[in-house]
Formats: sequence, structure tokens, C-alpha cells
Amino acid sequence: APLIHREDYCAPVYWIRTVDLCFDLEPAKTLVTSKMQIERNSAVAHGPLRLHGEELTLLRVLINGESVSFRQEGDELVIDNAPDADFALEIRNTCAPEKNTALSGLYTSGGGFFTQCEAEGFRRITYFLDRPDVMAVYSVLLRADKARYPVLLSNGNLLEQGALDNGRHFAKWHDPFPKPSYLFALVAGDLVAREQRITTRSGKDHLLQVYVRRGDLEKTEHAMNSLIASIAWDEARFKLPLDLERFMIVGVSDFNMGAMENKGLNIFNTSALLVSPATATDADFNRIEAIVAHEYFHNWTGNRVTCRDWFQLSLKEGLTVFRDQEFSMDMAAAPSARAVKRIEDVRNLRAMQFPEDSGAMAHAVRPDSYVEINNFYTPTIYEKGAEVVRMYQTLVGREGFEKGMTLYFERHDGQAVTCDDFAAAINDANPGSELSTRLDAFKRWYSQAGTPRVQARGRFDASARTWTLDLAQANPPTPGQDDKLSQVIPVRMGLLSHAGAALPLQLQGEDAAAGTERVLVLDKAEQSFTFVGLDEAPVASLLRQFSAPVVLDDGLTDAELLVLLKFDTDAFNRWEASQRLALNRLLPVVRSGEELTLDTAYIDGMRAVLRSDQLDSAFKALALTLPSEGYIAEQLDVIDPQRIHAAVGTMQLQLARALRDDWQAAFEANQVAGGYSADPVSSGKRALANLALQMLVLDAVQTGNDIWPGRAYQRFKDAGNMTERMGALTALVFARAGLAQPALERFHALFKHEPLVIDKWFALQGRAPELDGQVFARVKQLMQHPDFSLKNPNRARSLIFSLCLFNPAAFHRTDAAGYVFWADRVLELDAINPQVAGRLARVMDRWTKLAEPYRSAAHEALARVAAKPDLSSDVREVIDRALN
Ligand code: HT7
Ligand code: ZN
Repeated sequence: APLIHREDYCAPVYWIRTVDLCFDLEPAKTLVTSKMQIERNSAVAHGPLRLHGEELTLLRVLINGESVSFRQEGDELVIDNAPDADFALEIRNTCAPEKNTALSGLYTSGGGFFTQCEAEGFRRITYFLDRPDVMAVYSVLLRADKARYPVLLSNGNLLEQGALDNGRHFAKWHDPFPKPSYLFALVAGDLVAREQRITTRSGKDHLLQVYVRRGDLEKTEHAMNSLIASIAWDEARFKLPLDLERFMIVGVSDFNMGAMENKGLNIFNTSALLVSPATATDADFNRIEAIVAHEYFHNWTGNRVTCRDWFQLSLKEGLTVFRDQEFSMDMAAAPSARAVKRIEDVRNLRAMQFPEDSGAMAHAVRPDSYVEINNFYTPTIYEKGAEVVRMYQTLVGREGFEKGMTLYFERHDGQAVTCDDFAAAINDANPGSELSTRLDAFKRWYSQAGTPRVQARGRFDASARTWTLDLAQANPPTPGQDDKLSQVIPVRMGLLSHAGAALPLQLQGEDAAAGTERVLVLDKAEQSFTFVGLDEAPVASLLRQFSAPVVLDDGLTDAELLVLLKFDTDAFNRWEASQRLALNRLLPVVRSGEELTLDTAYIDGMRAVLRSDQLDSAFKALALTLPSEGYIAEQLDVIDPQRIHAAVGTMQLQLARALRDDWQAAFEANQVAGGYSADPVSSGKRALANLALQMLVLDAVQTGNDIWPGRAYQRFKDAGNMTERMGALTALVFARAGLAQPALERFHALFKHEPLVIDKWFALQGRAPELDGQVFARVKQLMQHPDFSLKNPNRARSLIFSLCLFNPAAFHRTDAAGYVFWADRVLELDAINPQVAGRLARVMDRWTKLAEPYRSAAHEALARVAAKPDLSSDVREVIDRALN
């Protein structure tokens, strides 16, 4: 497949203004009739009409009712002699939903029909100008067997439905909003709906529906509540109303991603939709609230204003992630709960996006080229894109950002636009802001890949009572980008005395102090800021709230980090101090291979966190969780996954032992009584109780004490909700307690009819801490389990991705068996579902940083995959990038 370049963008030669689709739905062969009204684009040079089509059987092509000559060139249907004036094009083709294991286009799942058209799935349904800048008004007629498919849905409003001969029936839908083909959807199946009528602030009535399979209805309450809250939030915060009378969500268990924002007919992976206290954890409840919100928010940021081309993907994804993050923070309400959400988001960014930025697939937020767009639904486009949007807000202020959003919609509603259009709207609405003087430099966040490094050092001048902060930035080379220009980096900061007081911030040349927190803007390679009126060298709290997606080297000593851990008013930086203190202990031993022995300063600091009566439980759990093995690897030039695993294991054990009494006190103090609620206080308590239990069982198993494993097993058996049940099971499995196996068996027996819970069962075993190859052997065995299937992406991810992506010590083996397993699964999956295979292929992104013997073995496995001649473009692009 060819490399597609952003700079080669050309407007389409034709516009499709309306499309009438008719589907005769049959699993083996569905007949599609498409009637389009087409207009030549007078702004560009004349050329043939080239329609995209993939894996279709073409039956006929008519222009204005007459047959016309055409040719098929690869995956394109080419009509050379299309009329100059507006014309009607009719195409009839078939596709095979039942054979569509790629889950892109029209496919069957659980006896129903579903579609997934983003990014380029519509061309697998019928021939079309399948590109986001071609926006059309759709009318859809669905015909199907009534008994098997009683529910027939598509975008927009239902115009008519009724019976047909032979037990079939029909439904006619019309969507009044012009949309790109990637937002088209249809669903047919035996589904039931939770319904809710609402009246929004603007006084309009709407019908909200969540469609699922019959037994799943009671698991949709949280999604419905989340949808209602999202609608209210978008109207309140951004004045963006729901524009449809009817808004539908449908759950499907075979789905490549989390969910899809099809206009008025969002389709969700059941794993991103269905929760109940008995089957889902607190984290699942929060994730589902965020995904429901995310898809709903796309209705404006994505659907009403869409992307001109797929290079602009972050225009809708980064902005919509930013919006769902803000929504979740507002829902969390209390300042400490907001901070917890921010910490979780940053932890996720660092775990997923930072490694991407330093690996073979590093790309800019607005990439310059791609082979397969499906490979670019990445943490860089989504999460780093959201950080870029957050920096706009930091630079222009919250109100300024809202003004910018208003201008963006005033200018571009109904259009397909670019990241530059977004930047211009935010900037034009905020003349004289910190952004307006450096917009071009700011936009380097879109064009330069890589995570900038910021170095910060302070100089205190006792006689002048000044403290100068010297900042320097550098962005390491990434594939195809050796030299980078300086970026605009907002550094939110404060200064503390060593006794912990927040100090007033007055820069040299200013008349007075401007509070105790401010944002410095670093936009040069090196820059200094001098603060006056200081009696001692302060402790700098930099990059508060993680104000920019950079790696900060602030040179703080452990003593200074302990001051921040104890006194910083910024909860994010308090947490950051806890992680830095842990890293300062882990990294030297990983580098040297020596034994780790925890010092009392660290243990006392952690004890103080655990005992604090001011900190919330949720924060304590985050501060006491050690950095992940992946994040530790990210800090190293040469990665030895086994050494990292050993160091973390030792540290965990020492922390468990040194704080045993405090863990016990925390466990007992954080029991939640009464009915289940996923609110931040209750879920924070459960998080800390689960961590404490994990530590207590770990310590007990090492010392041969049976009490805590017994208590964990009891809690596992009696738990009133999945968060506690899973917490207890995890404690047993992670400590390799003797009771782990019976607990796992009991868990399976209890939940064998709950596929989403069985996914958890596989996932837990896939990410269990490795010892002597037992976990790896167990995963291979589980591949043969009757419940395992590679065809269902959730199931494939639960076991295989857990091992390859989230269990470095089980995966990176000196005998290379992990890599052989990976290569086999990539090839096997590629024949079924290239998108999922492409994701799995990404596991080797950073193989060049591995120590020997891992590096050579990884290379061999990559070469074996590369040698396969008929790889999908998804896998081929990832492997080629890794090898070049
Ligand atoms: N915009 C949606 C992306 C998506 C997707 C992309 C490729 C293949 C399958 C897919 N399913 C959903 C999801 C979102 O960002 O909201
Ligand atoms: Zn999205």
C-alpha cells in the first residue's frame, strides 16, 4: 500500500450531495442499492469520478437511469465520462457481512447486523467518495426478516416502518444533517432499549435510547445517566445543545475499539457500555461515563464540524478527549477528586503516549504521512492531542477558550476543516493573549513529534534576595525529524519555603507579587525568570497540574521532593513527588543490578501519606502505587525487563513489610458499608483497601502466614461488588497465594455466563506477575480454553494483549518464547482482523532499546513477521517502521 502524504491533499473532483441507500439484509449476501445526487466541484480541474470500494461485488452502474461505461482500477470504480452537469448515479452491489471478521463495514455479531465506517469502512458497504470532506444527506431504507431482526436502526429520524411479504419488514430513516460517510451507521437485530425522555435547557424534548441484547438491559442504567449528564454539561459549559429529536446508543460485543460516534446512532463495544455493581469495577464505571460522554461530545466536535482529511484526526479526537476529561473532572466535583482524575490521565499519557513518542511509530499530533489510517488512532492523536488543547486553555484562560470554541462553531458549523482552522479560531477570539504573540511557534505541537525535555535549575542570590529559574528545552530526534525547533511550553508553577509555606511570586520588574501560582511561558531553547523578595532558596513546584506534555528534570533532591509531597498545594505535584521518590530508588538498582534496600526517609514519607488525615484515600492509593514497569523502562536508555521486574518486586515487598501495621489500619479504615455507589469517596476507599489488601497478602505469603490470604479469600467470596471481589482475587493471584487457584476457579464458575467478566478473568491471568515462566505457560494453556477465541477482539485483547503489552516480565524471556508467541499471534490475527493485529504488532515499537539477548531475539521475530508476503497494510506498516 502506498504512503499517503498530507501535503498531497486535493479537494474532491465531485461532491455527493444526497444519498438514498436501500439494504436487503442477509448475513451471507446483503444487497445494497445506492442512489446519489452528484455535482462537479467547479473549484478544481475536471477529472474522472473515482469511487472507493473494497471487497464488494458490483452488479450495476447507472447514470441518470442509463447504463454507463466504467472500469475497476484496484479498489476504485472509475467513471471517465461523468456528465458536467449535476447527475444521478445509481449503484447496486452486494457484500458479505457474515464473512466480515475485520469488523469494518457491515458485519454480523451475535445474530445481528452492525456497521463500523470510521475511518474507511463505508467503502466496504458500497462504492462511494469515502473521505471525510464529502458530506451528504442520507436517507436509508432497511429491509430484513422481522423475526430475526425486529429492530432496524439508522441515523437521524424514523420516517416510516411496516410489514413486507415473506415475514420481512422495513424501516425508513432520514438524517437531516449532511455528514461524511464515516458517520453512517445501521443496526438490525433482536434488541431491547432502555428509554428516557428529557427536556433540555433550551426547552426541546428528546428521546434517548440505549439498545442492547435482552439480558443486558439492567446494565444500561449508568450509561443512560452518563448520557443525560453529558447532554446537560455540554449545554452548560460550551452552550452546545443536542440537535436531534432522537439519540440512540447500541451495544455490540464484537467491536474493534471502545465506541463510535455515528450521527444519532452511537455504536458501543459492550465493554464500554454495560456495567452493574456485581460485574464491573469502579474503574469500569468511570471509564463508561467518560466514553459515553466522549461519543456524545463528538456530535459537535467531529460531526457538526468534521475533519477535512484524516491527517486532521486530532482536530476531533484531541478536542473531544479534552472535553471528556473536563467533563469527568466536573463530575468528580471536589478539588481532590479532580486532581485524582488529572493524575490518572497523566499516568495514562505517560504509560501509553510517551513510549509511542520515543519508538518506531512516533508521529506528530498532525502526522505528515501514513500507509494505513487505522494505525493512527493512537495515544498521540488522542491523549497528546488533548494535552495540546489543554495548553490552549492554559494560555488563553478558561473563558478565553470558551470564546474560542464559540467562534470555531460560528465559523465552521457544517464544514470539514483543519487543525489550523481550530488554532485560528481560538487565537482570533483572544487577541493580546499569551497565545497570540506566539501562535506559529505554538503550532509546532502539531508538526513536531517527540516529547520535549525541560531542564530546570534554580540559583539563589542571598544578598539580592532573588531566585533565578533557568529553563532549557530540547526535543530528541524522532523518525524523519532530526532537528526540532523550540516549542511553547506553559509552566504552571509555585514556590514553597522549606517549611512548606506557599511563597508570593513577584518577577523582577513587576510592582507586586501576583499570587502564589502563575504560568511561565517557555518558548525559547533557554530562558531565565528571576523572582524577587525571597529570604531563602525556595523549593520549586514546576509543571503543576502537568501543564505541558514534557519530561521535566528539575534536579530536586529527595529532601525537596519530601517537602513537596508533604506541603505542595498542587495535588498533582504531591503525587509526582511520590513517584519521583520511588524512581530515585528503583532506577539506580535497575541500572546496576544491585539489591534494593529501602531507606527510612522514603518509608517515613510513605507512612505519613498513609496516615494523613488530610489526604483522601484515592490520592493515597495513587501515591503509594509504584510506577509501572513500562514507565520505569521509559526512563532508561537500555531496557532489561527482568531487572525492572525484580527491582519493583523487591521494593513492593519491602514497602509491604515496612508499613504492615499501617496497611492493616488503612484496610480496616477504608471499608465501605451500605449499597454500592461509584462516587469518588467510596471508590477511593475501595482503591486504598484493595491496595492495602494486596500488600498484606503479599507480605503474608512471603512470611508463610495464612491469615491475610484467608481473609482475602473470604472477602473474595463475600464481596458485594466487583471492585472488592476483583481486588481480593488480584491480591491472591499477585501474591501467588495457594488460594489463588481455587478463587480463580470459583470466579469462572460464578461468571461463566458474563462475557465481560470472563474477559477480566483472562486478563488477570495474563498480567499476573511472572515467576519461573509459570504465567507464560498458563497463558499458552488458556489459549486452548473453550471460552477463548481470537475472533472476538475483547477476548483476544484480554489474554494476548495483557501478556504482550502489560506483562513485560512474562513476555520478554531470555529463551525468546514470548516473541515467538507474539509473532504467531500477529500472523494468526492478521488473517482475521488486521486492525487488531496492527495493534498487537505495535508491541515491538521499542525493540531497539532492549538489552541483549532480548534485542536480537526481538529482531528475529520481527523479521519472521516481515517475511510473510501477504500481510495486511496495517501490520506491514507497523513492522516496516519497526525494522527501518
Ligand atoms: N472515532 C471513533 C474511532 C473508531 C474507530 C476507528 C477505526 C476503527 C474502528 C473504530 N471504532 C471507533 C472512536 C472515538 O474516538 O470516539
Ligand atoms: Zn473520539
